[in-house]
Amino acid sequence: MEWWKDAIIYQIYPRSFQDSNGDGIGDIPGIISRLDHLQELGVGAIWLSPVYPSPNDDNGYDISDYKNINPEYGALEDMDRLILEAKRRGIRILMDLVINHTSTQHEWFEKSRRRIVPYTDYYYWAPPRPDGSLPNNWTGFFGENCWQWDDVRGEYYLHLFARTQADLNYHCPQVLDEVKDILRFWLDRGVAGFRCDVINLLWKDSLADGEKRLALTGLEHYLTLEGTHGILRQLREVLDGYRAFTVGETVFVTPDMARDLCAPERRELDLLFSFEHMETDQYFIKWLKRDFRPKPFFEALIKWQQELPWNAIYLENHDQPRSIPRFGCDGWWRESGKLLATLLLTLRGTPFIYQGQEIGMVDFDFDGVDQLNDVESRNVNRILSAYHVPEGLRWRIIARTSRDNARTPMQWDDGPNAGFTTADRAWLGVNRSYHFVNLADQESDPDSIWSWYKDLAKLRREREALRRGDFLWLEATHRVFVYRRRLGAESVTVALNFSGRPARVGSRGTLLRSNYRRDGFDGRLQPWEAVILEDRPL
Ligand code: ISL
Ligand code: CA
Repeated sequence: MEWWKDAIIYQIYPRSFQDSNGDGIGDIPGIISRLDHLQELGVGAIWLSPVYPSPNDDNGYDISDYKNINPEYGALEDMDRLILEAKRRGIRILMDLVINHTSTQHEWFEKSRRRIVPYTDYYYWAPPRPDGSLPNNWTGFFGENCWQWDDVRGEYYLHLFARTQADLNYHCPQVLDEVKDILRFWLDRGVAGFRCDVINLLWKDSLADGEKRLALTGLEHYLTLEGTHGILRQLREVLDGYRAFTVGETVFVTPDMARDLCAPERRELDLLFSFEHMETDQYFIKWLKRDFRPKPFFEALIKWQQELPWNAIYLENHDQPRSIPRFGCDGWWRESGKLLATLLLTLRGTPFIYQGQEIGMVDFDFDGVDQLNDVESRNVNRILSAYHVPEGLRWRIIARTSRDNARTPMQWDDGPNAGFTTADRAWLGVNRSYHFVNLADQESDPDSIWSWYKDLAKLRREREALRRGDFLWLEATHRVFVYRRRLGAESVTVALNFSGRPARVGSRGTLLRSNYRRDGFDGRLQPWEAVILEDRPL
């Protein structure tokens, strides 16, 4: 039985979850002290964003040692204790596996740049072209070009992400052996599996020029290639020995690619994150946002519900702005927060809740670029400045897309720094909204977003149709989304009004839940109302 098909998974961004020692930085003992919160929510597993030693240029996604814990977060013993304490509460731990690149401070890189055997080819090194230009025309994910000169080696190295994240070269067989070793190291300590960072980019077929594109020129040389499938199957051999679970972060993935990556008989990934529904509010690239329109969003969700037997369902993570201001409405904060929770917990698939989502945390309230930490936002700011984009406009673009929006500290209570830290200042600005958006207040309020999440998690446990049932869409208009989940004789309909005006839907049934106080359901939805109905037998 696949436990992950019945579980809710909760993502922790360790730096911002809970500080235990007053240095303003979240840490593992802090996480342990909050496990009861997660148990109460009913989560079956935690995806822990990276906790390995790292210079933190990309907050842990630039790893300098795969087999240790960043001293800011604790030590290996703390990790062991976390695994144990979580297990006691029926919660599994998933580590973040970042193997497309390492930090340039990793020992492998230090040795590779000095051409020390066997590390010489652990990375993609290349000389300039005869005319002195960069090795190829590829462009990177964070808005920079993706080659960096290294004086020690006397060559360029490839980095699809930040300059300090050098891409590993899987044409060098030792690299995969190292990764297998890393898997065993953590699986032996008791982790249940991995969330695999940008896992469909591992294999680069050549370093030839790419077709010119608006963003990510070169993509066709590394997006979900056969080499990557091969790597995944090799890793699976190790994982199988532990019955471990993997969810891949797979950028620009299409349903066809997704089926190849996840088909059980191919023994690659168990599950993956697709991006289409998260891209319906952007033009071409993620930094050009347009207003959210529900219909394309519903259509993307429906498409993936139909195309794949099982999806990872998510509306937030550490790379995305918060969901209420994005897909819901600040003015209907409570209602739309509950509506989005309903969507998340009733689609077919494994739901992922990102820390703070369960209390309706909103985007940061920073005033300007100097408050930002995110390497991507800082790059975008630099590039826009170089093009003389005025500061006001620059800030508008960045504020709407910055990954820091979701990275501000967790708002536990209305004490100083929202109960996140006893330090004067947290590592990243605490959102002033904590005075009215915090867990402590919501715990004592049966009508809160937190109570709604708990209640829906319980409903999911009780109704197998909500977990394993098939998905059938009934209505998807410019503001209303209605779908049915059915398993045998059990049938449940969900109706969601994504607007601040009343709406009508065709479905009727026995009311199971509404985010409004009401007795029955006659097809009329209030603004941002979400209802769950038990379908009456014909
Ligand atoms: O940020 C993004 C979408 O908003 C993507 O471009 C993101 O960079 C991509 O999804 C890859 O993300 C993952 O790898 C990055 C890291 O910075 C992200 O935090 C991580 O989730 C490089 O390791
Ligand atoms: Ca700390």
